Amino acid sequence: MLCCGVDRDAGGMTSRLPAHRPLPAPPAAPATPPRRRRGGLIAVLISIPLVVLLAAAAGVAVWGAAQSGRPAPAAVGTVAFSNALRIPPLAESRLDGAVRVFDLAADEGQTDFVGTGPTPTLGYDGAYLGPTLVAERGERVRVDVTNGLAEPTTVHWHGMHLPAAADGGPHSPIAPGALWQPEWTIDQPAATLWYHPHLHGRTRDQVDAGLAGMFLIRDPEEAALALPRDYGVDDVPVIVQDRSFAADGSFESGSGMQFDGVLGDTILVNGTVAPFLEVTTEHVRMRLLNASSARMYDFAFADGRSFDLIATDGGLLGKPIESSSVPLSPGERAEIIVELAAGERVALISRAPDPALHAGSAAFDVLELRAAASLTRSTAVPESLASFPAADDAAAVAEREFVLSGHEINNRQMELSRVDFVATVDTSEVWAVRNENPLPHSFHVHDTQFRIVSIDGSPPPPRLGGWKDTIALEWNREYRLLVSFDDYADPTTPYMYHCHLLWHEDQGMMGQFLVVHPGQQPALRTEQEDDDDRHEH
Ligand SMILES: [Cu+2]
Repeated sequence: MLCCGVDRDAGGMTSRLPAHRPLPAPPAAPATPPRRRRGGLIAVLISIPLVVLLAAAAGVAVWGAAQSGRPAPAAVGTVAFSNALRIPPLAESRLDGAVRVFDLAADEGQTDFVGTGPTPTLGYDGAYLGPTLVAERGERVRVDVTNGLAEPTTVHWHGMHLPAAADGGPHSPIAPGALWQPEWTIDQPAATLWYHPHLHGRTRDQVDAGLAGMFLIRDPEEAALALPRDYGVDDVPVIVQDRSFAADGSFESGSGMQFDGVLGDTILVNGTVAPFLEVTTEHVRMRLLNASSARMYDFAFADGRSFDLIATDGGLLGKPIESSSVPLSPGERAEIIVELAAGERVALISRAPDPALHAGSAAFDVLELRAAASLTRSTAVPESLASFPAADDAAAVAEREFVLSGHEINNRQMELSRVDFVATVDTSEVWAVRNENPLPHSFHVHDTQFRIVSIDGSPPPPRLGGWKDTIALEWNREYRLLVSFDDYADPTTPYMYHCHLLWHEDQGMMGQFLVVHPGQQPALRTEQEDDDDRHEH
């Protein structure tokens, strides 16, 4: 129960304040929090070492010293956006018979983020982050993953419906120098998915070092809609991460450890510090991905303008939702369409997260959009997007309860050799999920896109009404999820469910389940058994 002795302000951070930005306020105190945690729920900005002065100008936000309870001020547009937003390249692919094959190599590299010297980083096919993979629904795909790291890794396809053996969870380690070739058929709606390591106990370190990328799925339903889809032009990946830099340019990975993990003081978008995007069209579709290990965001625009939320984790919503902000916890995605006027500049910011998430109160700038003097006309956002069934739990064959507390789920920590439960293929279940801590947690399920049936007995807000694979959990609310296990049975390899705050996941806030045919006996294979098999052969 490591959580319970660790306050948010226990990280030993300094608390010098930048002159250019007012202090954010802490979240409102919960009505009846456990006393041991009350003092830890605090928030602050700190100033930045000289070596990252540029980043300081770019709007930084960090939790640190205690503050009194005041409403959080709006973010202010003081960022010196000075670097063109990097756009991850589209991954090349080739056809091997009817199979579309991508090559992906995890490797070590160096990246100069802030102009002060190289940062040792990890990346796929490059020094930091990875290329954007694109595949069509119905396609058979294979990814030839090579591990060029000095340690094992895995590659998990976050949000993908696929066989457990291809899922890239902790049971599929790739040894240094080894090749892993997961293959599956894309069979889910158009969506913004992503990929990242999932090696048990090492996920946070490897993701933070730079191992992450987007995986876009296209389908005919989405293709038939008049939506922006010119990659990097009016359809833009926005991979948001927070990092801190040490004096020598390296990432800080240990200092500032709090209950959540480490919160960085510098925002990177697609690996770019203080980024701006030159916009040439009236509408921009932004594929927002919170690829941070612990930080929760509430994305909005500095001038408060509204935008259309068109998709969540697993694909398009039924219709656009006019919104002024969209909150994303680690791992969540949202697609938005924002309209710009010729010549204007507006910043994407993060407002203070909903106090109910207990995720701090920092507000800061993220990415500036700079519209050209004349813009290409965009067609109106379609009034209707995708169709999908109502979240009807009448056919669910089982109900399970998941209580998140400390670094445990249902009072247990992850055991690679323990199956927490077994589900049956071609069935759906209701999962009742509750966060017992007035502290940030989330819930992510592999293999499947779920639907939220209710939150504390009420229908979810429209923005949570579509396909989801990750949700932020407000304290002490019951989220009833409709989870379906279509297509893939495997009695030997499990899928994971876990908190997606990566340090919590690494600490064991995770469980695993098998999906089997009716009557099939579970036969979990562990790495040790796999090793024994290899020795026999
Ligand atoms: Cu958590």
